[in-house]
This record gives sequence, C-alpha cells and structure tokens, in this order.
Amino acid sequence: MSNLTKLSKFLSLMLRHQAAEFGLTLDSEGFAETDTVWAQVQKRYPGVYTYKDLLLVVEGGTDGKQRYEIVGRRIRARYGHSAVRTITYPPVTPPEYLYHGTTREALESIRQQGLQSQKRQFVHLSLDRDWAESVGARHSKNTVVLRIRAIEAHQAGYIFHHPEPKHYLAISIAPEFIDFPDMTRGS
Ligand code: HQG
Repeated sequence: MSNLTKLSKFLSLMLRHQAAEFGLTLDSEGFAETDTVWAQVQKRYPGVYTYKDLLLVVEGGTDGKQRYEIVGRRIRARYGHSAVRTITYPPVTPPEYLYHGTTREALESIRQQGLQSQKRQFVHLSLDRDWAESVGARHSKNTVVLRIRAIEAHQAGYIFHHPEPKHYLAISIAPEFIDFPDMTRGS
C-alpha cells in the first residue's frame, strides 16, 4: 500500500466511520475541522506526512475517486459513510440508468429486498458499467453488474444524491427498478 493510500484510509476511518473516537464532531453535511483532522494524522503518524500530502489525497486518488473535499476550514468525506451519522446532500435528478456492482452470492437477496445500504448510510451507484464492475470486484471474483432504471425510480419518489463525479447515492432501490442480468446465459 502506498503511503498516500494509507493516509487516505486513515481519513476514511475518521471521516466516514469513527469520527467521535478521534475527537471529531461531524456536522449534518459530514464536515469536521481540518485542523483537528490534521492533528490526528500527525499524532498517528508522527513526521510521516506533510500537510501537502493531505491536500494531495483530497485532490483525488490515482483511481480517479474524489473521496474528500475541503471547504473553507472544514473537510469531509464526500460519500461512503457508515450509517452512524446522517449526512444530508441536496437531491438531484439522476441519469436514465445507473449501475451497481455486486456479487453473485448477494443476488437472491437483492432480488427479494432490492438494494439496501447495509452498513453504510446509502447504496452507492455508478455512472458506468466498468466502474460498477470494479466496485463489485472489491467483494468477490463473481461480480455481477445490475442496471438501475434510475429516472423511473426518481419519478416514483426515490431520492438521489450526487456527491462526487462518479457516484450517485440512494437510501435503497426496490427490485422493480433493477434490471438483473440473465444468468442462464452466463452474462
Ligand atoms: C450488497 C467504495 C445482500 C451490495 C466503492 C454490496 C463504492 C446486498 C454490499 C463504495 C443487498 C455493501 C461503496 C441486499 C446491497 N442483500 N447484499 N439486499 N443490497 N447489497 O462496501 O457499493 O474506494 O457497503 O451489492 O467504490 O460495494 O471506499 O458498498 O456488495 O463506491 O472510496 O452489500 O465504497 O469506495 O458493500 O461500495 P459496501 P459498495 P472507496
């Protein structure tokens, strides 16, 4: 793991999952004081990182994900939060289709219950199939990409958010808005 990836994972731990354990108070949009976050980085990794490293991580990962943002004196994770804190985002109109990469093992349950946010606050959806494939591949080799008829769900009252160029979020997606691949053809 590169040094900056390690720093990014630590920011994720603080800003997505365990803010209180690091003395951080997230506001309703998920922001914390950047000074406090930076102090925690220095405490955990004395002399390892410069403030410029923090800014580099915020600028974006080599994988193109913009996981964090700094606004004024505050910093936040744009997406990925555990359900421990309710983060609010403005609603948006989604594109016609969005994609979700999951595992073959989860399919039956998703057919029954639809997509549920599990341990996070939101279900994470991607703009394109390839991206969804790589999200699913984090969990298993048996990746399945689902197509979400997002605009139809939106018209039926589902609320979507768009916190980062590659990601859309929704609290859940009912099975009726999900196009499942025809597994009998091995697709
Ligand atoms: C599955 C990463 C059974 C769902 C990525 C997924 C992403 C169900 C897993 C972001 C289900 C949750 C989030 C149901 C959903 N029954 N399984 N009813 N509904 N699932 O990690 O979307 O690199 O919480 O398919 O890029 O994999 O960290 O969500 O497999 O954008 O910045 O339950 O995290 O970003 O897994 O990933 P996760 P995810 P970072």
